[in-house]
Amino acid sequence: MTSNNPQTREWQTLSNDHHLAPFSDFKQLKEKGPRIITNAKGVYLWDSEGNKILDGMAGLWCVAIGYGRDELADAASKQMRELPYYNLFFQTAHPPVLELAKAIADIAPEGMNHVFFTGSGSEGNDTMLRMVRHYWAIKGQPKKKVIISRKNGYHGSTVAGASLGGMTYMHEQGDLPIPGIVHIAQPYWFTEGGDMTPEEFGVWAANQLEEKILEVGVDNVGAFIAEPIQGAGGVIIPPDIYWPRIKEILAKYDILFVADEVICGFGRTGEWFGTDYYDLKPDMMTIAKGLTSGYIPMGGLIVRDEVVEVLNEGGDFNHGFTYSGHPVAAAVALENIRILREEKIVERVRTETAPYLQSRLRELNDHPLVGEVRGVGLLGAIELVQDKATRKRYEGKGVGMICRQFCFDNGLIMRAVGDTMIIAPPLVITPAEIDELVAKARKCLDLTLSALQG
Ligand code: PXG
Repeated sequence: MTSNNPQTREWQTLSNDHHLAPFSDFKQLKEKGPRIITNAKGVYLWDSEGNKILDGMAGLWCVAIGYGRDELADAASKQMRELPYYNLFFQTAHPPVLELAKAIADIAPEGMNHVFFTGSGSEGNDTMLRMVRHYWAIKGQPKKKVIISRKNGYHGSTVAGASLGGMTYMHEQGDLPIPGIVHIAQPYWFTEGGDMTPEEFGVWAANQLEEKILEVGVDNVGAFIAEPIQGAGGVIIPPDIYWPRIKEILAKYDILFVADEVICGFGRTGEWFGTDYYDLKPDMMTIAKGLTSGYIPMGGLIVRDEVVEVLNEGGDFNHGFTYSGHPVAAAVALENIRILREEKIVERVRTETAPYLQSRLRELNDHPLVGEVRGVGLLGAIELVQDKATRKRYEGKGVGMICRQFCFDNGLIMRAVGDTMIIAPPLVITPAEIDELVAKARKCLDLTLSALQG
């Protein structure tokens, strides 16, 4: 990369010499050098070369209220001066964590009034696994340990998180999944639906849950965990029939349902939670990302009242983190939720920006490379194909990565998951910024098509 700024090389050298980046090919990154992001405002990022980039991914699905909100910086600064740290372990608490728990209960689905705080989404799911098993043990059913999850779901990168997740490339490293976690098919019609209609496939995919419960034995199954819409797997929106059918199955068997709301939570779908969008009634919900708009790390697990009543009878829950409910993170989350509510950001997504983004994105359906455009709220996916009618991919060409690179070079962050391009912009994106996003996306699709033909 030619550089306008000598500091870029300096930072890249620091990266080469000292930094190990997450989810990266270390050697390849050394050869190329990372792009250095230096500042941000609203929906835009700037790199150390002075390039302005529209962040179509809200960081990593998290910057709900956009970059550069002083109120969050002020909340952190004030809390750091007042009480920068105290733990919640030995029958102590502090005001920000208690006020935050109440603010979350106010927006969570009815009957979900308690929150266990963690430092991340992964830790939230680790907490879930231990809490589910503890719950069943208290109820005198200690055999109900198995958690059913889905292939290509994403639930984090700790040992439990990666095991719960269904990413085979993660399982291959470190002998995962750990025992007691099993996976069923995902409801991804576009690549896995074959000759079935979306409806037929949706029923088939949901029925996999019942088959797995019967195979493992309901006496051994503790919970089913799923993202309402799979994010990292490729913004996979199940066929309409899927969730109603899953709800029927869950009602039939005595197992807990855990919604992983790390991506869908805090307004992404135009409702506060993805489970509101689909009218699911989870027993637990994992949260992170949008909880603090990513300004500071924080995650958690929201727990239904009936589950808490059982836990209340179980003595100590021997689980927690040094940073569970960290006061500075809690103060930032509180301020973030205040802004989401007072500025009616979730309502604006539902009534204005989501319908606009979804209709503008679907205009890309006329592009020769595009096999499907789908989305809900401010989540979107564009499937890149060689043949629209048969949904056949360009085999072995890495089309998604080609397109992603064009996006990077043209001032747009759009992620590639295989040959699926995905977007999840900040919730505060305006219609004019949506126009810019879609125009840039079309340009990059054109450039990708030319590269494939050239
Ligand atoms: N659940 C879901 C649904 C997630 O998307 C986690 C749990 C784990 O959260 P933490 O805070 O531990 O990272 C996530 C995280 C990607 C990507 O490539 C997505 C995530 C993380 C890293 C990369 O889209 N999601």
